[in-house]
Amino acid sequence: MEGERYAFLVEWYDSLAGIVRRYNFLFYPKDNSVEMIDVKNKRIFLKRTKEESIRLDQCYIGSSVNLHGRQLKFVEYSDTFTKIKLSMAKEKTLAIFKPDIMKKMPLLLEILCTEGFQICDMKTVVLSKSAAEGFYREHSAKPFFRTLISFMTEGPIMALSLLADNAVSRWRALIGPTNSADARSQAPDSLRARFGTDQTRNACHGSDSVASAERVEYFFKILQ
Ligand code: 3AN
Repeated sequence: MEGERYAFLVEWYDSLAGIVRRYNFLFYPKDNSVEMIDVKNKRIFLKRTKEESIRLDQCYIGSSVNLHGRQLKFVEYSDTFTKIKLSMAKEKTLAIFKPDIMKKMPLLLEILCTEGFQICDMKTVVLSKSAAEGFYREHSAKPFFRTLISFMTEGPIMALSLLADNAVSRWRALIGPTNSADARSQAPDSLRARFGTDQTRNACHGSDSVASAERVEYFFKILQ
């Protein structure tokens, strides 16, 4: 009986050749072994070998592992079994520290770590008016829209791609209700309760669904 096998597409930047090489990375938890197959020529690149340094919890989309001096980046699940088994547990969400709390960054980063969020990417940007309008486009008809845009463009913000089990709902719970005053009465330990002022100056943003968390692209790919 072979046991479970997890399959991922990984990329390795071969700096000598100056190209990105792609492999099918197979992980067998039963004996903690790894096998790698070159995607291009379908040849075995690494025959199945026990690899003490690799753990299944390091294998998820967006992570990197070092194997024999090569930095391998996990870019996709290679089969449905792996996708169903693994993609449910870990989630990414988009968090934003808004201009009103940028000065608290060391404390905020400490909170993220204590709460078990892994930072996959982070970027400080000063949003242009049109970028802020694009990000909040679904609120464009709301009466608070102009105030919101003016606040979000008044100074730098930090966008973070956070990874954790159920990251979307856990981050929303940690930041608390939209209105900082409600946060103080309903969730006094939340970030908006502790650091926010009102409905607009409310310290943080958190995606409200996995689909909108994909807007992380907006910050990490589109905005330079
Ligand atoms: P949340 O960020 O809690 O998901 P949304 O998506 O309803 O809240 O609103 C986006 C942002 O618009 C909020 N973070 C807040 O800054 C601002 N906002 C929402 N409702 C109001 C309001 N009634 N008055 C002023 N600003 C608001």
